[in-house]
Amino acid sequence: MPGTTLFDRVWLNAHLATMDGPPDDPLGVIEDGVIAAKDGLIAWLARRADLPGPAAQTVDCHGAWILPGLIDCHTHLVFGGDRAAEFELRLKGASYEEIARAGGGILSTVRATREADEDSLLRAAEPRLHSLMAEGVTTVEIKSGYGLDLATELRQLRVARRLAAEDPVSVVTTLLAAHATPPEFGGRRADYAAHVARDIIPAAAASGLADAVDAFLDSAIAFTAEETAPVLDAARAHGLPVKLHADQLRDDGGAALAARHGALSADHLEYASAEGIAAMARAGAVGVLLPGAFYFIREQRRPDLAAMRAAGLRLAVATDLNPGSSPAMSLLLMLNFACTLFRLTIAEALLGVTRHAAAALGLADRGRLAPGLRCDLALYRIRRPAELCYWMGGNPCLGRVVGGRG
Ligand code: DI6
Ligand code: FE
Repeated sequence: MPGTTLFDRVWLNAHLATMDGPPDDPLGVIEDGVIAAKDGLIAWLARRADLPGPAAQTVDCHGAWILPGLIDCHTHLVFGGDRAAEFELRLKGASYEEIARAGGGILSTVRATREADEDSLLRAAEPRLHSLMAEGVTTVEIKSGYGLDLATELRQLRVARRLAAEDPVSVVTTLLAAHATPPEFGGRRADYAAHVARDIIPAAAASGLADAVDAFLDSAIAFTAEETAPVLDAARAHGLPVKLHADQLRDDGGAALAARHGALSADHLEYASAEGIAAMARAGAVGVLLPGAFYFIREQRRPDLAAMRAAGLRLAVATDLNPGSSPAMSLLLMLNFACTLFRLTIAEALLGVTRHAAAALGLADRGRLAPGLRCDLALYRIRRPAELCYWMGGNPCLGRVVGGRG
């Protein structure tokens, strides 16, 4: 038919890091490449010379690099207040854990979040999300966990859904009601965890506001393995995939617990044992590294990268954007931290915010540049992909494409 175009839009004169290469070329680079979209999906990509047909619209990228839209797979970006005063206390010598035990920490954000209405939570969250998006992020996971009662947890999740409706970005929501024990439970952690399992998870599942469930396993300041397991069981019973904050401050056997529960990911993992890491790899869980939290609370222990590599564990990298342990509004800075503090390679770091971050969210339709996947792209003015991990600050992102538009 005359006038028929094969594609809606074609980006040409670009270098592609498909993140879909073989093990010896994990970035899957195509220099002087072309990528084409049709109906919101990647229809085709290859070297420029091979372009098979006409497009309704072509975009000259002037030699920019194109990656799959970045994925921040672990954030807590909907919350009330901030913890700058707590930061000052820490600078005078108090530790993150001491502040948490004294009723500050997470619980001070719970007080501020309970007091905030939906619109003010939304307005506070917008600039945090926009900061991530400006760097090329097209998918963000957002956790609740600063309500610790059904109404406020659902309010946080509703705000997360509203953020997705306002802006061209995908949001995956995670219920983290088992983040800390609220004051009204008077320290009865097991009772609160049982309440989460019995009451909050079924209601959140019925609301349709939660895409997954997470819990903070920490035997000293959050929940023990015994208290956490019923929460994960309840989530699975309601058809929700699970994730786990695991072994951040001590080895509580979190990595192994996550593996036993078929978790999509276990996150932090500074103290995870080699056995736990191997169990995760066998179970197909992703290890999510959060170097912003490691840096900001001045952790001393690094995740055991050697054990992770030996086990073949897939690694993701995320901001953990939260007011207490990682007020990090830049995923690109986390790439630098992951390489500098944890010694990830450039390829490991970049897979960690694309392909493996998608796996950490259970999303098979993104994270790589390949035909049939969502056409979510991030365009950068850089000479080589390593620059995304190299600069500290600044923003080389030229634009984002979400579902073929942008
Ligand atoms: N681990 C973390 O790093 C955040 N939550 C968690 O379980 C910290 C949350 C906070 O301090 O507000
Ligand atoms: Fe977290």
